[in-house]
Amino acid sequence: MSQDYNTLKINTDDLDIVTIVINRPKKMNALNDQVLDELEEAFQWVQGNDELKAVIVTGAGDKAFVAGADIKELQELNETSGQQASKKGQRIFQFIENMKKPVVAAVNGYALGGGTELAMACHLRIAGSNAAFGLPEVGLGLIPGYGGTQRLAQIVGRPKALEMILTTQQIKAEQALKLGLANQLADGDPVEEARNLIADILKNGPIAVQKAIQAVYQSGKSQGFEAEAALFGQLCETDDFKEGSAAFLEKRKPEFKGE
Ligand code: CO8
Repeated sequence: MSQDYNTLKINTDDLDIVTIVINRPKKMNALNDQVLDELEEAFQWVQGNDELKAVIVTGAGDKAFVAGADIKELQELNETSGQQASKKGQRIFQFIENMKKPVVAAVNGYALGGGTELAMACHLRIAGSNAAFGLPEVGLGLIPGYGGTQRLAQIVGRPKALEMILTTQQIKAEQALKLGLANQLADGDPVEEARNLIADILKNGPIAVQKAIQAVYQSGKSQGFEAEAALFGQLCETDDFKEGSAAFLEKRKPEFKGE
């Protein structure tokens, strides 16, 4: 535990997986300014702490992951402060996407507006049976502003992204899986499924996992192939690679040290 938060609950399990719970259940875990500040602080803490291995993000209660940005706060914005607020959210969500450790969203209910945007900034998404994704912003006279117009198009393709944004339709768990918006469905608790998924990932070489995330996020960019080759080269010099390849040839399980 790093410190006390007002809008987050944080716990770390025996695998050093940190669960960040957005904790405003009476307001459907809507992202107000304080939640965003505390999220930024919490992710910085995880990034800077070598013992911590991965993050699960979820919402408190059984109705919502996050029902969007706090509409009451949005009402106060003008052009300048609106642009600043959008840039602030984009910066924090970019930080999440750039995390060197796997980040998994456990979507346990409504993930609307900024909630879908937050889930999309995570590397992987597990949808609970009651998950509902959607970008209702145009219904409020807005557009997604935390990177959602960009990430949704990258994940589901531009035509489907446009359809979802323009119609504000909600996407339930099964459909989210078909679209690739959810990586997996959880039969039970999505946090538990996320933990199982991360436990599998953490069996692999930690530096390789980190570089794989980095490389995949270069896809679609002109320098993507170059980045892949550079990251590949860096991995060839790690003790983890020596251990992983030796373990294979010696028919044993590797013991990675993250070095
Ligand atoms: N913001 C503020 N308060 C909210 C929000 C929200 N996004 N969502 C729910 N609440 C509050 C309600 O006002 C209500 O408060 P109170 O009890 O004081 O009246 C409480 O949470 C419970 O909500 P409901 O009574 O509405 O609960 P229901 O179970 O009937 O419905 C829903 C649940 C379907 C999730 C419904 O609350 C809803 O539609 N919420 C709004 C969803 C939405 O439109 N989200 C998009 C917001 S805009 C956005 O995310 C923009 C992101 C980019 C911003 C970039 C620049 C800053």
